[in-house]
Amino acid sequence: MSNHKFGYVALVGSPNVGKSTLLNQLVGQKISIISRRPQTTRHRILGICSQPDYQLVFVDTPGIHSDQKKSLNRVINRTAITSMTDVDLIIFMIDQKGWTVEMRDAFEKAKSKSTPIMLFINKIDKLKNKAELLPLIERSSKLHSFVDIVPVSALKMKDREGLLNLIARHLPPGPPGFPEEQITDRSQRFMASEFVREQTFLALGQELPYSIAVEISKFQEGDNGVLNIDAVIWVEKTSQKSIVIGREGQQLKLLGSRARVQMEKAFVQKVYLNLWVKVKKGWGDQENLLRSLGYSED
Ligand SMILES: Nc1nc2c(ncn2[C@@H]2O[C@H](COP(=O)(O)OP(=O)(O)OP(=O)(O)O)[C@@H](O)[C@H]2O)c(=O)[nH]1
Ligand SMILES: [Mg+2]
Repeated sequence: MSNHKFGYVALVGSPNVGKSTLLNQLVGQKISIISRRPQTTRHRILGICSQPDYQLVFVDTPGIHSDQKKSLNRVINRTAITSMTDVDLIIFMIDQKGWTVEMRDAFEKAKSKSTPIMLFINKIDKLKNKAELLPLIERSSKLHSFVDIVPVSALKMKDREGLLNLIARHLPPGPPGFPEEQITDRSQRFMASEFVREQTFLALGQELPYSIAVEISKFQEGDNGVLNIDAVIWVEKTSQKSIVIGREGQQLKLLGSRARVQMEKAFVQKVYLNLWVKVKKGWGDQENLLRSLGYSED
């Protein structure tokens, strides 16, 4: 046990660069939801990876963004920034397009923590010519003395083991902090609400997913071993409610059956899912409503 390593590793960066995709790949299970749109992750989520020689606790964080107009956005940014406190290592992630102004802003926040930082350049599968990476690596190395600069493809990961070993090298010795079989700190109830929210991202048009929150109103195992889950999808306007429900309820039905499949896979259990759509005006801009829907800073 004496060579065993243990530590917290925060995954930080701008929205949509692939932080949650990396977390799921490294842990080997879907813990954090993913979508094509920015600002998918809204909470701090732990993903735990246990190997004989180390236990790595990855902290997925919401993408740090510059638009702070809405309370929800400010709460999300605060979550990302406080999640970097008390970690042993920060993985700062950019994508193959390189440093945008927004990424630089996010990086300033990561740098201010004076924690060692590894830079991950993600989505390299999108580069036709890998030589394009060289100038980006060079530019990046002038920006900060990163402990490592690592080009990766979180989506098409080639050497998961190698990557985990590389990360573990930067962590302090210590015994595991969690039971070996534990993969997250989040409850099934939380994950159920996230799986519903993920489907709203996948199914709905441009702006709408940002106006949506999901609340689980019932989470109960029946005598037959089936999980009965009731979820309320909160929207901000009546017009949004009809979009979510769709013609003759088709949209909601599809969304529900996809979310249920995700839950059954994650919980290894049969699930009955009931969905409701309700209007709560302006929930994304009222701090007390945000708190009642589970948006706090941890
Ligand atoms: N081609 C390619 N796409 C990727 C890769 N990693 C992630 N993506 C895609 O990028 C999009 C965003 O991925 P997420 O993992 O949700 O990104 P995120 O950084 O967690 O985003 P936020 O939670 O919004 O901050 C999704 O469509 C992913 O499939 C990659 O290595 N290659
Ligand atoms: Mg994410």
